[in-house]
Amino acid sequence: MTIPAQAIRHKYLRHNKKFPHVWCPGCGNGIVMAALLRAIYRMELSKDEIVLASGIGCSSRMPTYTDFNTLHTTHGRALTFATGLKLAKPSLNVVTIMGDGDATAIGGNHFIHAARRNLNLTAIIVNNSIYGMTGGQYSPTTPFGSKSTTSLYGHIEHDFSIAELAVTAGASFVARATVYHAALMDKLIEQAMRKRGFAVVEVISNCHVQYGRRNKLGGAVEMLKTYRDNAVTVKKAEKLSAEELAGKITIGVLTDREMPISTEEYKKVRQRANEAEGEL
Ligand SMILES: Cc1ncc(C[n+]2csc(CCOP(=O)(O)OP(=O)(O)O)c2C)c(N)n1
Ligand code: SF4
Repeated sequence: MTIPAQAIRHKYLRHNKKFPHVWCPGCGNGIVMAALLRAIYRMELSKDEIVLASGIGCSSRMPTYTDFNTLHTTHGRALTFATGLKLAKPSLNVVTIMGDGDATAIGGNHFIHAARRNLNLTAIIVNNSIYGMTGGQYSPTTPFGSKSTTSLYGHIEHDFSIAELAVTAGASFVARATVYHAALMDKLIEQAMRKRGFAVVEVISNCHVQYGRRNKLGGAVEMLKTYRDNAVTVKKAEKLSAEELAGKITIGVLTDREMPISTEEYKKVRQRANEAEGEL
């Protein structure tokens, strides 16, 4: 399907109200937003069928710019708002957009339990290895030894993998892309949005301003080239040893499985409770 970029911009963006946006030139957030809009266009969903919910952060500004039902909530709480919405109105296609800090630091508990409960939601996590909006403090995905405003002489903690955490916590669908792999990203987002169950897409993205600059990784273009050079597909990764995979970014679908969905089990339990009440 040919995707008319101009038509998409006019249809889905609040282009005459909320622009110019706050993102730095070259930030990966724009690439993620464009991929999301392409996925939605292909799914032929009406704007009213979609909710885009976020917390706080650079990436979390995305709902401000898009003309769906949108929620720009409090830091770390996108999934809590999304859960309430989905339980109240299951027909909505609810997508959360979160940064690595938003989803796995302050919102880490919500993220793990949303995956464990297997809510019927999509979570896109823009992992730029740093708190971008507040000036470059380290997050749970800042690599060991990296410099940030809160680790000026090298970070002493180890990072974890968001996608692997989601798999272990019980998500139905987990995938990873980078902002270099934009075409793959919109296909993964579409798969996630079509999936019944908790679906996570981790996107490795560049914050060249707060993370790249401090760690001498170059500007946006250089960071994207690094993603291009270090990405390996899931299929290729299966043939590599742990040593060969060090420093690589595995991209593609990591998990796709069928499991009971709590937003649907909730309906059933209400029905059972009503029937039991009727028998009293
Ligand atoms: C309760 C609360 N604590 C802290 C903050 C300050 N704060 C706003 S955004 C942010 C971190 C953003 O980092 P991330 O979620 O990784 O998103 P990015 O900006 O990198 O896209 C923090 C700590 C806040 N707004 N609310
Ligand atoms: S500070 Fe980083 S994450 Fe935020 S808009 Fe700038 S480049 Fe993007």
